[in-house]
Amino acid sequence: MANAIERWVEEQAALTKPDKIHWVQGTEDEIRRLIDIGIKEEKTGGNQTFRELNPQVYANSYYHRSHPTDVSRTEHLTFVCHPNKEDAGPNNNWMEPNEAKTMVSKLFDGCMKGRTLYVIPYMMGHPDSPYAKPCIQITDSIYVVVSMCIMTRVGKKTLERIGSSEKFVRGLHSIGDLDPERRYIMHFPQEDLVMSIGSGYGGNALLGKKCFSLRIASNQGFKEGWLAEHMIIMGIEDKEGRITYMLGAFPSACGKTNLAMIDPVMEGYKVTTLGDDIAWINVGADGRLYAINPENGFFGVAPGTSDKTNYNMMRTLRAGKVYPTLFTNTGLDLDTNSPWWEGLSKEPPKNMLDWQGNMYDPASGKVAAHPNARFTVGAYNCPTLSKEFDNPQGVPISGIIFGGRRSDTVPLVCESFSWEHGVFKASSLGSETTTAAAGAVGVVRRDPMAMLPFCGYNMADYFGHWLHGLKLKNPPRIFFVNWFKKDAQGNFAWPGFSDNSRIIKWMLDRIKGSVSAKETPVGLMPNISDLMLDGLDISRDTMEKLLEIKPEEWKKEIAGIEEFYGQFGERLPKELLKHLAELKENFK
Ligand code: OXD
Ligand code: MN
Repeated sequence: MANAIERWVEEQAALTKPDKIHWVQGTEDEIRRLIDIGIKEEKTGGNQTFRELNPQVYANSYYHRSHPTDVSRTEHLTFVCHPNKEDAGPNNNWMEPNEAKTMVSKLFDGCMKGRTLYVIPYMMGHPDSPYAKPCIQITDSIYVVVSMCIMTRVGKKTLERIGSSEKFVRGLHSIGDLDPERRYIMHFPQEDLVMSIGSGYGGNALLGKKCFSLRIASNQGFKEGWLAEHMIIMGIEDKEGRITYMLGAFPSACGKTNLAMIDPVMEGYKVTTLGDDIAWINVGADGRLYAINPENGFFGVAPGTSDKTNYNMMRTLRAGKVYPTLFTNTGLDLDTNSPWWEGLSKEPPKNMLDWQGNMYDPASGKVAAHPNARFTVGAYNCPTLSKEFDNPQGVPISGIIFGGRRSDTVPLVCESFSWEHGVFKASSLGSETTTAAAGAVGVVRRDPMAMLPFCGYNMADYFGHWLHGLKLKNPPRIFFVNWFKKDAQGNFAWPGFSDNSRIIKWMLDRIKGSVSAKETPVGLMPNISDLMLDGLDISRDTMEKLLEIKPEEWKKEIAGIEEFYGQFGERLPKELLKHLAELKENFK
């Protein structure tokens, strides 16, 4: 008698009609064989799925180019299919589940003819963690299989953990014909099921990532009393050797990966990395929050990454020790057979293919790497990886940082008055859009907790869950940052990158209770004299501007929040309206 996994795989095979079925083990040998298949696999336009890169420059690394229409998450084609539209909320595209399934099943019908169906058993979270979840993904893309082997814990432990149970998250994926008209990323939270067709891009196709670890998992957390968040996890060790763990939520392409691996400018301080994108957060027996990173690798934006901006990530990318490293949609330097992207070095290589495989002409004014070009690399390659990375219980959290990309209005740093006030501020966060998702770039959109594209249920209920759903006795402090404020000339006023550690230092001092803060209409803010600015060439005037609160900007901000909140009607928790009214009052 077949078990639930076998039965589900058989059903999907009957639908998709592959030539072959391959059960993935996730061993080094197998990954090597899959890469070899990918090297031989011809794609349209004469590309290979993988091209081996120069091991002298990047060890154990492969180049991949995706279809030019398939380079980012497609939020307008992503649906969360609860039986009731209201449960999906205004923050999600919705379709009635049966209708959605019928519609995509037609696209899946026979889509793997002539291809191999890969079954990937994987864990999100360390297999020994009580918070980890077993999952099965089906795909017909070797790029996806290899990426999943890097990003998640693939292998037989998952099959053992599922055993004869029916309880596992199911993900059916096919690249289909890559036609954007036939591209859908469908979530069925009631069944812990994702069906994704027509895209091979990370956030659409590696179903363990955004689809499961955020959209499906946030919904599970809502029902079970925990949180699945778009957050980094890091430990900050001070001079005395004490480690403080913090979470950081930022919208896509706002420097999360850089922050997770930051090299502090303060003597004697060290940052250790636990995660750069997703945190699953549970309440421990002591009433504190504990976080694990469900992933096992980093899928980061390449452009802008360099020895200067993120030396630790560059070391991670060159390590090639554990699992292969993939570079997708970067330029390709033909002389050195290595990837190149804007920001990696000042001068572009002379003899280079751009991300679409054409000879790159610097005079064209075009970029060589797609702005959302990515690397996929195993976490164990990271020199700053925390020794607690595999701790099944996770790490205790003392502070949460929320950020966004704002040219104005939002100050460099601010602390909330309380947990509830912090939830209010996080629920009304705005950020300028980036290239991580298809659509206009640079427009301010409300992105609560940096979760707008990832919350698998009605965000009004999500806010309520943050306020009342956790049995928190000992909440962490909540901070807000904006590294992206611009000066009158339109340049970033704050140097960013490793200098952001100066602001983290202030947070640590607040957590320890060693500095006071000023009360302002928007929260608690630092006295400039309490910030560690030694060695930084920044004027007092610039610092004041970075911390300035302009009433006319905030009045606009309040109007934006009111409009955003308006969509949620009666479902919005009253506490948030109370805080909004107070904020308004503060600016009268
Ligand atoms: C990501 C994203 O890929 O947020 O992490 O888009
Ligand atoms: Mn992300």
